[in-house]
Amino acid sequence: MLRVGIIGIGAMGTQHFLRLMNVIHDATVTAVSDVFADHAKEVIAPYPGVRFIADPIELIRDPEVDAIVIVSADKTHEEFCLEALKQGKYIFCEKPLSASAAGAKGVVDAEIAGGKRLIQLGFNRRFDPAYKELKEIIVSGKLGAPLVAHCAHRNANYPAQYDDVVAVTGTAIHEIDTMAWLCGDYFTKAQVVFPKTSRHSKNENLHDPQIILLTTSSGMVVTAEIWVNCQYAYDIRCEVLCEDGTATLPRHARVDVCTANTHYTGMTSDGLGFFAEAYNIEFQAWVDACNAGTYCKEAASAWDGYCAAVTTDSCLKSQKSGLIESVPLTDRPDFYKD
Ligand code: ISE
Repeated sequence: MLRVGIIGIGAMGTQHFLRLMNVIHDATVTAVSDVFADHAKEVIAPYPGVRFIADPIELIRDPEVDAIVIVSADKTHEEFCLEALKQGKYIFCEKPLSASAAGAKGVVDAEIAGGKRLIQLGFNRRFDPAYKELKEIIVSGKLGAPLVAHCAHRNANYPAQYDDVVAVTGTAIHEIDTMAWLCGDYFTKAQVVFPKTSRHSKNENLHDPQIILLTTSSGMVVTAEIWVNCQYAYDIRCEVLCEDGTATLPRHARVDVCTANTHYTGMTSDGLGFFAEAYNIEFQAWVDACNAGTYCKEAASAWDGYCAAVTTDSCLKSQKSGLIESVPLTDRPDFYKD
């Protein structure tokens, strides 16, 4: 039984807590930590075996915690990963690995120095059945080489603090990792284009929507539309254009309704619910790997987190310059090759 400690028990952390306690086999949560102690204590109240530990570093070092789930604020991920690596504990870290490529590189270096792959990064799309099918079709080569991918990542509504930086490091980063994984390639160039901004943008530092253009090492181009106040629902789209056909991500199956001369299909604004199945599969894979004393090969590694951070750094640079910026990635080290 894997004994897990969770740092960060906000909306997503609470879901991961409940998932680990009620859905995932062979794991249990023994401790949680959060800056909002009252809320955390409320969440764990129905589970008497779970302790609240105010200091996250103390939680990481706790002898009754074998593995750490990091769902705290983005800027804290790097520090908690480094401490958990030092303690030789398994880590599930939500993206981003670090707020910057330099920070992510520090985590990669520390993991390599420790000699064991301990970090799984929470890029959940890699476990989503629809994305997996899309990847299988591309990898099979039936459609020929992929040339272009169009992605859209739309959130219904975001709070006022959401700005251009988070739109890239918190939202676009999903498209960046998913496309690198789907195409088995990495990016060499990035540019951000700002169309007219929606009146629904609540922050003068948020261009909404924005379009990210990425070029892979093989010359494939990815367009990623990031729109975090689209108003209507949570909507994720992807279409890949290949030499001999196209492959399009299916819409989530919902009932199709006909009434009063209209025809509609429901949608949801709940991004966590939208990918619930992917999260469940992802967490079971993580727990199984930890219990087997290894890492999950299907999951994103710290190196993938570093590649995503180098790409987001270039996007942030392009937001300021308006230019095509290079993405300075180096070869994947042997340590991360499978
Ligand atoms: C959030 O952090 C996520 O991971 C969601 O999947 C994404 O839709 C959202 O834009 C991010 O802020």
